[in-house]
Amino acid sequence: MKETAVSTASVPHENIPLVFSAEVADAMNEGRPVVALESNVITHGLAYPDNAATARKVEEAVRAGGAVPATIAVEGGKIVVGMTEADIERFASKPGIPKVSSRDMPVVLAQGGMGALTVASSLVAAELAGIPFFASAGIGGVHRGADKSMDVSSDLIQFTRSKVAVVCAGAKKILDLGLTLEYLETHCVPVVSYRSDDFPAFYCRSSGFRSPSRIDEDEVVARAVENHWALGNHSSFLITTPIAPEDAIDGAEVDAVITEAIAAADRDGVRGQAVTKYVMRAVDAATEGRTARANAAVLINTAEVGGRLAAAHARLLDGSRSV
Ligand code: PSU
Ligand code: MN
Repeated sequence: MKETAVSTASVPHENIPLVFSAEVADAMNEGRPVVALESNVITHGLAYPDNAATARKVEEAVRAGGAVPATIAVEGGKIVVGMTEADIERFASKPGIPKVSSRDMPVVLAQGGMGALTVASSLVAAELAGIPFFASAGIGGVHRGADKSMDVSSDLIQFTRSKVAVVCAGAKKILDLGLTLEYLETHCVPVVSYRSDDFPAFYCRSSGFRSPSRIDEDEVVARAVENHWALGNHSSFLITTPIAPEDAIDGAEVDAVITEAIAAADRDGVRGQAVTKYVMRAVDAATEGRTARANAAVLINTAEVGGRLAAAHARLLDGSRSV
């Protein structure tokens, strides 16, 4: 009989080198909870040195929640799972590091340069690494005016492909959140609001849309995530948690600013991957940094909830292993 070639699809580690920090490797070997974190928010979300300080606080928040943080980036043709303090400082302070989404990963890995991973590409990396939980404040979504621009974040498409639980504060306020929820519904991506009724809008507590479901208990969230995968879905499970009231921005207050920022992006011919950062920075400038401070606060809060839920999920897996 003719021998068939061995499929390499099931041994991704041999083709894409993953480098784990000692802390993350130990946690994973011992079955302790780990939360994957994106690096694009460091390079493109906030300015230096606030970005480095926030990245460190985000990692502390994951620990406070009871899990080990694994901030992920690409460098030297490898996926780094668990950036060190020095890595974070280097990425935070070096200008011009490219935003790397899922479609960019193969190219940047082949070229060997530095790359900051978005939500989408972080999910690719987290799944390869075997980390079932990821946290970031504001996911990408359907952009306003997408009926003309067709600008839909790759984050949404990646949710339909990656088996990772995503803890977030909803999608960014600058997006069309109604259409974002429609997309998630169409693609069978569960959305659960943890201890709240509404789908949040990043630094605003509510998008004005109710969430399709609410769960208050950590154990039930963990069970629901496992059920999603047990039902045969190879996709993400979204869990939202709103920003703390004291850090939140009033939606009505920033609506006009956001509309103007999106119009300015259009006038300036900003397209593709550059749109999100351009609009976010324009809003930060118009609010004299208030939204940037809220951005940092919501990242930290989301990370703590991510740590807590990843810990509940690890306890569930532990319980089912020892039965
Ligand atoms: N810019 C920011 N904050 C962010 C992002 C960009 O000021 O959080 C990010 C996240 O990494 C998210 C990505 O995954 O933008 C989505 O980009 P796009 O809308 O181009 O798909
Ligand atoms: Mn886009």
